[in-house]
Amino acid sequence: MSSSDILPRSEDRAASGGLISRRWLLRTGLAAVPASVVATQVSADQLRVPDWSSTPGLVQSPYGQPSPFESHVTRPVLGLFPEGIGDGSGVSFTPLEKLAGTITPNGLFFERHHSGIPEIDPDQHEFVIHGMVRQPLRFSMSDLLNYPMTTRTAFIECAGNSLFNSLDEAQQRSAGEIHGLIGNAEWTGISLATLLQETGVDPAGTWMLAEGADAAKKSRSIPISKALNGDAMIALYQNGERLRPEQGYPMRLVVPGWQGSMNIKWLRRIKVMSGATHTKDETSKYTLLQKDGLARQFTHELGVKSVITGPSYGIGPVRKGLQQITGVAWSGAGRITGVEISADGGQSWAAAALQAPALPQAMTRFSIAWDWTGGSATLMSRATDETGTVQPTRSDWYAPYAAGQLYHQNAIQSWAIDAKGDVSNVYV
Ligand SMILES: Nc1nc2c(c(=O)[nH]1)N[C@H]1C(S)=C(S)[C@@H](COP(=O)(O)O)O[C@H]1N2
Ligand SMILES: [Mo]
Repeated sequence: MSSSDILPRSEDRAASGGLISRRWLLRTGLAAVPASVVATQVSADQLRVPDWSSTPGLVQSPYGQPSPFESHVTRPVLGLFPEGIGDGSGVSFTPLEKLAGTITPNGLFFERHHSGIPEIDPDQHEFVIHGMVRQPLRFSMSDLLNYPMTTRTAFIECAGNSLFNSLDEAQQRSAGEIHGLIGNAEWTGISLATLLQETGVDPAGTWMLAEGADAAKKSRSIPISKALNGDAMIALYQNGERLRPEQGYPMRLVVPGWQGSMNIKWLRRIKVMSGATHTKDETSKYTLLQKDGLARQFTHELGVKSVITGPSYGIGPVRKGLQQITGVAWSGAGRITGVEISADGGQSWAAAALQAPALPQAMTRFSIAWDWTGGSATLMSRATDETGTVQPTRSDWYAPYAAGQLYHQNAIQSWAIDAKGDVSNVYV
């Protein structure tokens, strides 16, 4: 192929603002940017021999750490209360813009604690299923480790994610600080349905209360159908290793696609009930006040959502020419079936390529080629899921609600690029 075969032609333009059709990627087999565009030409005799190639390196270690050159890749931490008030309550964010692929590394998975991270001795931890059951049962960790386990990939997203985009003024913060109350992991554990079969469930037991062993005793009511249909898991492992303390060691509930707060960490009991319990954690939070004065409660399933992570605020400046736009999409309702990208603030859209496999209730990576000629641009991504639901614009999302609402906000994110290539967060 000559370089004129490689570079996009005018018929490869998919939308205004320099977006290139997926067909171009398929035709050239290129990952968006031909090497001739970015790399420096060399001849073989110019191969350098750096110091690390001439002396032996470090010895092996019992537990690996990232390269010291990657020490800037950390979770931004936000305490929600001044020292001494609400001890241990706070969040840290997944640095979405610094990650690739779809799996969130365990050390960078966002955190949301209401009373800090309890240090739990697994040998003393007990998990009880009781309430409207035939036989209440207590499980030790060694009991649980003897059950057959299943593995699935799922995201966990806090209902308060994107809170910095619910303020009146667009905040100049990174993709991770705005949208990083989400992590995507491969969870391994025991199907809750298996354990409920053993205790037996009274047919009138339609809800369950799940409670954690932390000082907050975080608890949520969950329709039991989510467990009986095989969807809920008592997770013991995350990305192949035992849960981290901050993710609920030694065990947490995972309810794929539903509000983060229902994924109870440090799980100590499940009580089968005939209705919702209306605990402090579900009456003081997670409701949405509508314009008609009524509040929506128990919005369990999270909406279809996406964010462009590259380019995004704090990354850049964007350089001119052919490059890749990339980001992640997810939906509580199932698989992501499409992501469209706009470079002109939503006037025209082009389909992005999705990285296979697009798993249900899991992050899917998307990318598209973009030829930026240097004019101002506004980048947006709009995801669609397998139910046909399309991610809303900000005005569509806010339309039914009273001012100041923030939970379950899944509106389209917009990044403006100025003539210098600097990226800012804008509301469109
Ligand atoms: N026991 C307990 N479980 C909990 C919480 C908590 O504070 N205590 N926080 C909840 C909230 S609000 C969210 S968003 C998720 C966060 O999970 P992560 O910290 O593993 O990211 O855990 C949920 N489970
Ligand atoms: Mo949350």
